[in-house]
Amino acid sequence: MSINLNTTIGGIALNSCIYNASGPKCTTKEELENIGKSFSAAILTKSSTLELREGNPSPRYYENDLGSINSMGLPNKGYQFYADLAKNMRQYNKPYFVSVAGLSLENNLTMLQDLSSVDAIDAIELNLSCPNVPGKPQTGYDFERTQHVLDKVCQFDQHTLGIKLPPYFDLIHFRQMAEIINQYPIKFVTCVNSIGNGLVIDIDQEQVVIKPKDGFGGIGGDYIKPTALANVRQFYLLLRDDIDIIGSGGAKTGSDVFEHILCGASAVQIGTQYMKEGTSCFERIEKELKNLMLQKNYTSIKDFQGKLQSIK
Ligand code: RRO
Repeated sequence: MSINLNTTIGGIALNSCIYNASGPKCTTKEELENIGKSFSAAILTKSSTLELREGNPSPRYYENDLGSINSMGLPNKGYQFYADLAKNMRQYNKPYFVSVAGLSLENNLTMLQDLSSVDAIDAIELNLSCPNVPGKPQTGYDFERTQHVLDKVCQFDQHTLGIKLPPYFDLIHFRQMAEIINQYPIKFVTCVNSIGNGLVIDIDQEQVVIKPKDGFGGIGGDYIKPTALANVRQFYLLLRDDIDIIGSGGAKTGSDVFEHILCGASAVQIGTQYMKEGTSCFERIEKELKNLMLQKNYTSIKDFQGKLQSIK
């Protein structure tokens, strides 16, 4: 039986439903080329700003068996670098997505406008949820602000536009955010960014494990899978049918990816596990997902996407 993992995101075809999350190992040309050469179904860049940024002081990333904490502080090469790379990325025959995380609305508008003229970029993932820039709250937790940002960024023609959201924890918040997003020509929503401002402690040292912000940082990995699945499920149920959901959070095996798709995801991003394992994770997870689908007699992700059952 032939199994295929084909999917689409905002009408863009991908030959598998598994690719890298923005953040880990997607900042430099070499890292992006490595993703290009791998089984990752797309190439997604680190969130970019108007100018190059060094980010926060180190140590700023830490991992253990359950996941990761980071306070990178948006280190990136500046959006022009990712625009200039776009043509080069064509050789890998997979979509090239640029993540944008301006430090102000004006910066976001400048970047989106400039990037719209770069043909070799397939889509933009606008990051509304960075938890780690001191003094800059996460836009996605301010509903009025989010509405204002979407009003402005949707005013001009541009690439396929998606947004990356922080995790929500209350049913009213899912509904309020969905109501806002449904008013705009957003093509995909990525759920979720890291859980912001968690704290991981080294008990021997009686000390925090990362330096910025007295140790507070974004949590990823196993710690956040149930939260990520809940967000994928809620937005799958609440958003317009033509908005694709991209799952991100705690996916490290084929069965984790299966769970995200069962909740409604059209594709699943690998963050903490890609950081730990490197690019070989994409082929391994793809194989594991195909094996699981074979056992269940599924030939395409459409056979189970969104079909999570409740207990009657
Ligand atoms: O660079 C970061 O500190 C960072 C970003 Br922009 C983000 O969106 N999520 C995260 O966990 N870290």
